Amino acid sequence: MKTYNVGLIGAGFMAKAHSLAYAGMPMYFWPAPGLTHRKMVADVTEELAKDAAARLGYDEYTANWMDIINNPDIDIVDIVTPNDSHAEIAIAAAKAGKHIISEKPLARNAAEAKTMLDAVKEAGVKHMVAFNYRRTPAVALAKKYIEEGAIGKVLNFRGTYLQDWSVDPNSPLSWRFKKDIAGSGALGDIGTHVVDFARYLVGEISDVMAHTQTWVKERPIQTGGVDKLGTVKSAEDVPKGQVDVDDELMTLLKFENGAVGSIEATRNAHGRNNFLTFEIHGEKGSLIFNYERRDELQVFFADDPADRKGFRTVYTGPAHPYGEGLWPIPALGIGYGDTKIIEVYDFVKAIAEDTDVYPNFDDGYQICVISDAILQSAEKGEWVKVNKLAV
Ligand code: NAI
Ligand code: SOE
Repeated sequence: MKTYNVGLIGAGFMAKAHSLAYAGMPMYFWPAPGLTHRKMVADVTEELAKDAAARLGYDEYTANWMDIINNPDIDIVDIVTPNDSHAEIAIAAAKAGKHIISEKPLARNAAEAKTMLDAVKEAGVKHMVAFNYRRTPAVALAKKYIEEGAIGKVLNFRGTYLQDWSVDPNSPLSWRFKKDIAGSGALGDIGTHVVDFARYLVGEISDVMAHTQTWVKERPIQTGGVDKLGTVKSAEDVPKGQVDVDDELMTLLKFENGAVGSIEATRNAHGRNNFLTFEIHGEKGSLIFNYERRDELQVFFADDPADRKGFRTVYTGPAHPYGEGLWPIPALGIGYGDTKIIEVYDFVKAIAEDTDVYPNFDDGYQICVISDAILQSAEKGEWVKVNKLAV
């Protein structure tokens, strides 16, 4: 069993999730397709990187991510920095022949994402973009039902991602509120997870008609790089800076296969935490998923006898996707970390077996193309056609 050395760049929220996944993957999926070793971690200062190495279990640390790229012992480069550095790091990693997993959104816009896609194609390395929610077993089960024809031809996809962590105007102007770093606001940060669901479950999106809104137009300037996601409040007298991204977006969708749909995303919805949902209507049934109840898939089959028709709840477990590696009894509880463990499992398997893995940079690029179209539509106030990725 081969061991792949990992170089992790960025040591915030996602560093914890990805590092846990490297440690946990072989405990869930055994025999593992390959093992990983947490070799080197980078952050912007030596102090932050040193702390991360101790906290997350890496042998070495550095304040210069190029040390990871230049290290011949590193096999996998894992990019968990804010969105503005994904492209530069990924292109350097591809040139150095490393396999790459990058956090979402792949880049700030489609043009930037295309440079990353071109680099990995040219280098012939494995590439993955970390839209982990599709690896929730209930979501993969919805995909299986759709592919088996259990709900017939899909007519409508209705997706939401609602949170409330940014509702307080005194929470700081972190990188997520700055266009030059994030690219966009709720759209890129959370809306793209729903776009990933829509493409994964229904198919390619052909047209969008969107509206975006910025509710909090300025916020206290933040000191320090890490986004505390609304858990800290700035003092009253701190100077403020401009928010130049969307807080909320809604868009209508048309799919190439004739289905229609909608997506709503906001981080300003009091009482919503990680309300990532979809409801899908097909000619023969419906499916409902809510990440806040992620062990469950609600299913309705139109062919059921009339006296027992109604939504029923399937609790995911051993009989369902990824069930062989997770817990032995349905409803024991799928966690956020589990989706990252499955993600690492699929990525390492693709490297070990030299197969394709999804979602990859092609998907990450296409999602950036769709995001650009959504922003363009919101600006123009009209339907915009999405250019399809030419492969
Ligand atoms: P964060 O703000 O918690 O941490 C970012 C870290 O990267 C900080 O420690 C910062 O100092 C470091 N950093 C910044 N520039 C760097 C550079 N040039 N070299 C080395 N380190 C650098 O951010 P978070 O929440 O971890 O987000 C990182 C990425 O992960 C983003 O692209 C975000 O969209 C994505 N994300 C994905 C999630 C998912 O569920 N798939 C969840 C949260 C974030
Ligand atoms: C903040 O909105 C955030 O951390 C996003 O960046 C992630 O992508 C999402 O999954 C959880 O919330």
